[in-house]
Amino acid sequence: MRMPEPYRIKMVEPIRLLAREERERKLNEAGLNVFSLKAEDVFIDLLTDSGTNAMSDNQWAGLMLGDESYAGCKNFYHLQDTAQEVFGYKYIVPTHQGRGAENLLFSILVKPGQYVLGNVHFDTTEAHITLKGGKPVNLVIDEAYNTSTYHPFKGNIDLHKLENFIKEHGTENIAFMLITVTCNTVGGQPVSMENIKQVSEICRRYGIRVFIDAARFAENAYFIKTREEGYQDKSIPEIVREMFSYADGFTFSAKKDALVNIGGMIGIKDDEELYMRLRELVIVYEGFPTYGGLAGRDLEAMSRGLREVLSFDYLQSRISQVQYLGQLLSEAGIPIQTPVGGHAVFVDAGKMLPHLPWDSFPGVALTAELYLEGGVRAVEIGSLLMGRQAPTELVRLTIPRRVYTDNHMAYVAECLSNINKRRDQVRGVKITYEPPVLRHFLARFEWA
Ligand code: P61
Repeated sequence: MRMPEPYRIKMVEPIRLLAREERERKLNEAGLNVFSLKAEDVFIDLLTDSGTNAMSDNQWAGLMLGDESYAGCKNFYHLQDTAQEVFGYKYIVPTHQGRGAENLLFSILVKPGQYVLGNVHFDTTEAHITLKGGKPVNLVIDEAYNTSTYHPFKGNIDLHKLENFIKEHGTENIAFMLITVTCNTVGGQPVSMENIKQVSEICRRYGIRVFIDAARFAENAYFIKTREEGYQDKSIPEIVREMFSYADGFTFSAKKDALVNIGGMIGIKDDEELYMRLRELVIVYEGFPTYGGLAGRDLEAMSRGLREVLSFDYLQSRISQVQYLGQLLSEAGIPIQTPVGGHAVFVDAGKMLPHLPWDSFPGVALTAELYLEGGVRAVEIGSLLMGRQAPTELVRLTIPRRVYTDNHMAYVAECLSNINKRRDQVRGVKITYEPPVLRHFLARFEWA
């Protein structure tokens, strides 16, 4: 039996579906790019799970206890205590969101020309590495890119690729290793405990530091508990502690697994010198080290969310809702990344629309069609985001935490199924405007 939500709904936010002609007009005004739509013109918004979470009554109550002192607010100390306990690390530096954490840590650790290794770095991570003169390297296992084969931990790092890369390029040319849990770009795919441990052992042997991109750390822990031998009887908090015990630090976008709308942080296990440098830098870019660009109330919501996300019942209902959408799509014959990941279902638009070549952006075409079909907003993770070298053309249906019901999922599946029935007629798109960096946010298109 499927675990229902371990909460009930106390407040609702109305959403509305515009008429088809209205949707057409809005999408044309947005240059066929769903990022440029007004959110109120979207019926079901699956653009991202980042900052779109519904907070609990306990978190909302915490907002009222925000201590807005510039220095030393009590909510910082609460967050520090919580994070120290959850992750087992000594030092915590709050930041306004994940990319703020990346900016600070990479400014210190990346020297121009150095490589930063990882499974697959997310796009903001890659942008910050590149801006510091570094070179991002993705070492995920090959299975990650084959959407139709099953592998329980498609976010794993290929240990042979890792060791060969280190031997070939030399440790002095490697800044650090960053393991992204779960691995967003390839489908919210988890990394096994065994893999984290082995990567850590190899890196330690060569004197390379290991960091975790912790955005979806609790969802990763859920997969370890439910899929990895030897972890069934361990609690989520125990699994999280073990995962982080193999690393030296982490960057964190709290907009995912701290169940809040804004926030981030850096955690450092015990390197005092690194922590002192981060404290100096956070002041320049984010704010005093006890607020890091956030209000006291945001820090309070974060520390409460960090505890709530460790509930097995919550994680089970969350991830089984994502799996439910995946199951409906599979039953409708729509190709998706399998198994379904933690935060999203990734539709393989390349396979669904094989008549569209990469440069007519099948993923963008599908997101545009999906909005027209039912007012649903998804996001392309393919040639628009990654350029010509994109290994897959995916469309991510990202599920916000505690926000939508299974009826919403069934509706989304029906919309996609309708498109699938007339998939031969889906047209490609061509770019009419393209900004130089992170082009997917602001690019404009017309139908090809
Ligand atoms: C997302 F369209 N993710 O998945 P920040 N690491 C990881 C992330 O997933 C991540 C960050 C660091 C987003 C938001 C997003 O082009 C886009 O708190 C694994 O967003 O700064 C963010 O954390 C950065 C959506 C980011 C995008 C960039 O939807």
